[in-house]
Amino acid sequence: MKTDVILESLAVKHPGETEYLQAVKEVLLSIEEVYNQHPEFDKARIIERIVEPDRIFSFRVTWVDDRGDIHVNLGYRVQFNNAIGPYKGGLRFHASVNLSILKFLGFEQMFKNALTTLPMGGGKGGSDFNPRGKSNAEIMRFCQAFMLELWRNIGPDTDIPAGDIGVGAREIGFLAGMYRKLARENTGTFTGKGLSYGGSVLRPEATGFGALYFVKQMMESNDLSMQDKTVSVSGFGNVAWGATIKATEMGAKVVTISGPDGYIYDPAGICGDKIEYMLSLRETGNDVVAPYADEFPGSTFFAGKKPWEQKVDIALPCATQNELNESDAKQLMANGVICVAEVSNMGCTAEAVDYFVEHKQLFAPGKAVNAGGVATSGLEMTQNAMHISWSGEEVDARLHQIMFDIHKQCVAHGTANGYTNYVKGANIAGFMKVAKAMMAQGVV
Ligand code: 2IT
Repeated sequence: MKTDVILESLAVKHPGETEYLQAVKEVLLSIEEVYNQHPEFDKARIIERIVEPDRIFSFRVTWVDDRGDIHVNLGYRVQFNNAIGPYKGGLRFHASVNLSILKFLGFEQMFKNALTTLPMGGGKGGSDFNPRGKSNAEIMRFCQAFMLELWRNIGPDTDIPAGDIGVGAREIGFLAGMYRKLARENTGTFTGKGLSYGGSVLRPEATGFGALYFVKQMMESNDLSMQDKTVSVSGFGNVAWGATIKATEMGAKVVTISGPDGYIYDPAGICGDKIEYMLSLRETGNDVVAPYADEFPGSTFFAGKKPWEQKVDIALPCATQNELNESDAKQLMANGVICVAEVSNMGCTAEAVDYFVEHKQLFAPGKAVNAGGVATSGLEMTQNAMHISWSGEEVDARLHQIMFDIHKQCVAHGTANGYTNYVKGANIAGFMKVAKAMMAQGVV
């Protein structure tokens, strides 16, 4: 594979798409060696085909706020690759959303979904709509306007969106409701739905729970347990809470959470009532973490800082891409961190990942660690297709097995000289599945 040539040509074709180019580079460097052992891949131009999305929908979303003012946002759906199953992936509503971010997320999603062992292709979408400070009615009108454009391009066997940053159960409800109205069908076209209309138990917690099942495997593979380990978590959304609750259940102690305003350090552990308090604040529209420190004595708020400066055993970025950089990586390792696992998508910068891997740090990438979220979406699709619903025990058991299998695949493909490079393992395992499916289906 002429990795440099491919990367250079992509940079020329897609100038300024830094996140997308970062995600592609990481995968290409990981799979280079294996790819070169398969000349049939190169002959079929698998790499050139896999790095470009199948198609991108891009549209204007016009909506009216509560004062009657009109707003224009951009909406997108990137259908990346459906070789192993229908396009599947979340929608992100955040002011930072652009095509580079959605293409990186769709590209990652394709390999992540392959790792889950379920038949799902990769896709991603969203809007630069900023949900901060919007009323319920404004959110609904935006979701309806978004769906008015997108509905013809999705469907239960075509493309199944779900949540991501800024899109939770409420937004999925509004999107699915409008889809049902326009398509005149009630099918499993979305996941992350409410329980009363086809949602799966455990979907909201699944990303965080699955991540901790994965982290436990990482620890146990090194004869380490979760008991009494200190954990730093960033973010304070669904994913962060799922990770916090499961880490606590496993006997560890979560000592940080973070928001756009800074982070909280609570040496007594963030659990139980403290989580309830933050969730109830969220209901009232609060989207910062500072109030935690006023409510719970013994905790400290650090304005404008990131939690990676605290000494912990396990660090879990759970907020957004590139939230942990090389100097954070150095600080964590200098403080003796045992395990770092990305729960957010591409939570670490390329330099941070290189630093961890070069220094043989126990580290795993988002596409493996956070795959429990989309895996449980896959289980929601199965339940919808079968017109049944499974119990929490059933879903949890399946999630557990899937995370165990993903860990096994990473170890099988990423281990050399006693060190498991989970980045390499996850990329090779995910890539091989998609590449084989493409080879089998001809040039399309
Ligand atoms: O990044 C992700 O895997 C998600 N936002 C979840 C996607 C899904 O389809 O459940």
